[in-house]
Formats: sequence, C-alpha cells, structure tokens
Amino acid sequence: MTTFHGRPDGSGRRVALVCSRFNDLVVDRLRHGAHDTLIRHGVDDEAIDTVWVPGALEIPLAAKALAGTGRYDAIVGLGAVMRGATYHFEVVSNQSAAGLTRVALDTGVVVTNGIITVDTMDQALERAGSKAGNKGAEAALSALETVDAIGRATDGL
Ligand code: INI
Repeated sequence: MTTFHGRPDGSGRRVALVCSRFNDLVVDRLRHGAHDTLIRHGVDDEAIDTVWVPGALEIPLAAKALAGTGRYDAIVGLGAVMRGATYHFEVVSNQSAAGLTRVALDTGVVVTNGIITVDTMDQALERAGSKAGNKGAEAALSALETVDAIGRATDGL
C-alpha cells in the first residue's frame, strides 16, 4: 500500500487569492492571513495575485476565469458572509461554497474555501485573526498541502 501526504511547500507555486469587498474589514484580514501563510511557506511574493470582486457570490466565477488561464497551482476564495446583514444569507453562503467546489472539480485546479459564514461581526473577527485563528491562513495552507498531495499521488501527471 502506498500512502501520500502533502506538505505545504510553496516554493515554485503560483497562487491567486480571490477576495470579496463585502465586509472588507474582515476579508482584508483573511487576505492578510492567507498572504502571510503563503510567504512563510515559500511562495514568492511575485507569484501571488489578488483579485477583488464585489461579494462572495462573485468569487466562484472569478476563480473559474483564473483557473482557466493555467497560470495558477491553486486559488483561494476569501469572503465573509454575515447573517445579520442579509435575508439571503443561506443563498450567499451555500452558493459561494458550492460554486468554489464546482470550479475545482470542473477545472482540476485546487480551489480552497476561505469564505467564513457567521452570525455576527464579533464571530467574523474571531475567525479573521483573533480567538479562532485565521480562516484565510487555513485555506491558504490547505491549498498548498492539496497541491502537493495531488502532485505526489499522480506523480505530477
Ligand atoms: N456578499 C458577501 O460577501 N457577504 C455577505 O454577507 C453578503 N450579504 O450579506 O448579502 C453578500 N451579498 C452580496 C452577494 O455576494 C453578491 O455580491 C450580490 O448578490 C450581487 O450578485
């Protein structure tokens, strides 16, 4: 039996961050966490591109366009969906997550989900660099690990 484990080694990797401006106070912290994690794991600053879109619902389409360029090893979606702010919380959170999964499956490019879904601004800030860690950093780390795991298991094919 052969077992493959990915290591979050970012050297030589190219990564795109797709960020939504809605709740950008929070999203910028997620972006910062993701960027910092990529740099600390060896991704060159020049190899990180950041694209801003209006809201979480626009993240999957931008991710799909970027995946289609063939330039990126991984794409990280970063957003914040807050229940208090909208009557269509479920739509925005479910569709943005489903959209990101679909982009990954349709394109074969690693896409990770750093879109937090919370009830309040306090909960959002907790997940954007305080008590509950930084979900942007986690999504960036997951992206590097997944790229590496798939590369090992498929021998780069
Ligand atoms: N977009 C978000 O990223 N977060 C939210 O909390 C949110 N709320 O609350 O509505 C939100 N809505 C906008 C949506 O993502 C689209 O940009 C909009 O519907 C236009 O397509």
